[in-house]
Amino acid sequence: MDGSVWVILPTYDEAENLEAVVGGVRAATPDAQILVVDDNSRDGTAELADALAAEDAALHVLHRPGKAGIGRAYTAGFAYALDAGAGLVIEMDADLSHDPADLPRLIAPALDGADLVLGSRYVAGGGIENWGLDRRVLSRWGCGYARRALGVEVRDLTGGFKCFRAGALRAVDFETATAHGYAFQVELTWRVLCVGCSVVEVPIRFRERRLGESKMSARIALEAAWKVPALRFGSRRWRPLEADARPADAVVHEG
Ligand SMILES: Nc1nc2c(ncn2[C@@H]2O[C@H](COP(=O)(O)OP(=O)(O)O)[C@@H](O)[C@H]2O)c(=O)[nH]1
Ligand SMILES: [Mg+2]
Repeated sequence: MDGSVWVILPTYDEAENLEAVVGGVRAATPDAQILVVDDNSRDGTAELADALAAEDAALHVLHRPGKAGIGRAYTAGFAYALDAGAGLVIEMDADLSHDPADLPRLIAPALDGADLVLGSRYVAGGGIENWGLDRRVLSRWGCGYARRALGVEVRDLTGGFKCFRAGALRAVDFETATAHGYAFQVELTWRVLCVGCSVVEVPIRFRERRLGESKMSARIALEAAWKVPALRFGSRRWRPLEADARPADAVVHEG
């Protein structure tokens, strides 16, 4: 693979978590470039990120003017990383819900040729810790709904711990993605499958944040609900390949 590994951390009010996340990523992937994409947090996250970047030449900060949703933050971050020559681009939450120690397991299948590797809560060995029943049910139901409505095998369509090969990101024309919240995760994985790229799921255990607050809202959940049929039946540009033209999607890597 050509190019470096970029880990993108979208932040909105993550001052309590940022240092630990960045430290964890640094420890797990010493050679990675880290990009914090901050949407003008009110709690000093951006200033903290700048201070950390002053000590680490491979830590970058993208300052955006206001909270515009995780989808917009990621598309800006992807463009930045690809312009800088990224070979692999990783999405990861900045609240320690995604364990930085899992990064090498996410990267390994991509180095072996997988176009998109998903950290998956819904394959054997994966799971969720410390979520209440309401969020468990919503997430489980949402993933099952999206999987059936789209007719794909991928188990965890809404997760946000993902590793893209740069070529796959370019192939899906990410800048034209329209979704903002969880639906953004579904939209990109859908497009990856539509262009015939391979998707691999590796089990991860998602831990609910200990510090700071979730930005999840009813609006984000509703967007995902209507966006799924819109993906399936909307744009003519992103349509599933015929069954015999598809790579096996949702191959599960053990351990
Ligand atoms: N830049 C940016 N980051 C966001 C935005 N909304 C959420 N995030 C970040 O996205 C990650 C996941 O968000 P979180 O609120 O924890 O969602 P949850 O884990 O589903 O409850 C965290 O790192 C947040 O700080 C946003 O509008 N802009
Ligand atoms: Mg979270």
